[in-house]
Amino acid sequence: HGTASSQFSYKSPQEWSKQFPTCGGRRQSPINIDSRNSQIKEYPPIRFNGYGKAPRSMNVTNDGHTVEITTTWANQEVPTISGGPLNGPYEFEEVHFHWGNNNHVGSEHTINGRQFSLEMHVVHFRKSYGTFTEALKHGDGIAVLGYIFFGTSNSDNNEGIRRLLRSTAPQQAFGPGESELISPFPLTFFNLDFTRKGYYTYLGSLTTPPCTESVIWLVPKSIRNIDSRELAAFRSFPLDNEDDHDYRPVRPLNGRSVFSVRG
Ligand code: SG4
Ligand code: ZN
Repeated sequence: HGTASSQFSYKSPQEWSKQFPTCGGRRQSPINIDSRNSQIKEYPPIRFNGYGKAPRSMNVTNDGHTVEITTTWANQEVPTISGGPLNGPYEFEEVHFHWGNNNHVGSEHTINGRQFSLEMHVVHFRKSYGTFTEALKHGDGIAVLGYIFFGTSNSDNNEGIRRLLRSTAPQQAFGPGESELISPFPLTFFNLDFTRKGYYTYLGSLTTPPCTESVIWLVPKSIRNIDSRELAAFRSFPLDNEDDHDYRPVRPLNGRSVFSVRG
């Protein structure tokens, strides 16, 4: 596994900028979201399109830094989100997760200084840019939904996470480079709706090298619950460099605005 993306470790995120200069930029993610310093803003409602349909195929991969789900779709059936701060539709790309080695760390974004146990990223690119790679060249090219979870003994029922973990469980270790086709299910199984409590939005970056500054972040305000046993399953995925977590510490805001959108 010798790709550029494997050349970083979560043990030394302060060193990423040596190899990937943008990681030292002024529009980096994640950030601490200070609810009292966020500006209330009104946007058109967020719309999820096509998320209720199962993809043609679904793949789970450990890329050495996270476990991610990628999909293939019949023509014209790729799900999109639109509305909110987004101009036009953004196509679904993949889902992946960030976790820590105990329940008090793991999320990438923090809320009023508080870190949670896991963050699920649903990644999209602006459809008008044609491809994900092309979209990365634009400041509004990528939209990531960052769902925050806290570990408890009684989780919300998240069928998507349950199926993901069930599919990887049989192996003793679902390690870097491992990949597996799973039986396709609709992305709505991840309980993506967040209209009830609203969300925060700000302009940031990819949270991994090369830390490209092309992301419109949307962070739902409601914190979800995840079963501690499910968190243990995430922690059991071996990562590159024997990393025991895959969250990046928060980066400075550098004068950016964080907007609060009510539900
Ligand atoms: C994870 O490493 C994903 O596997 C990457 O996806 C993703 O990179 C990276 O995180 C950064 O995304 O939402 N955390 S983040 O800012 O989406 C990209 C792939 O490499 C480019 C496909
Ligand atoms: Zn991520």
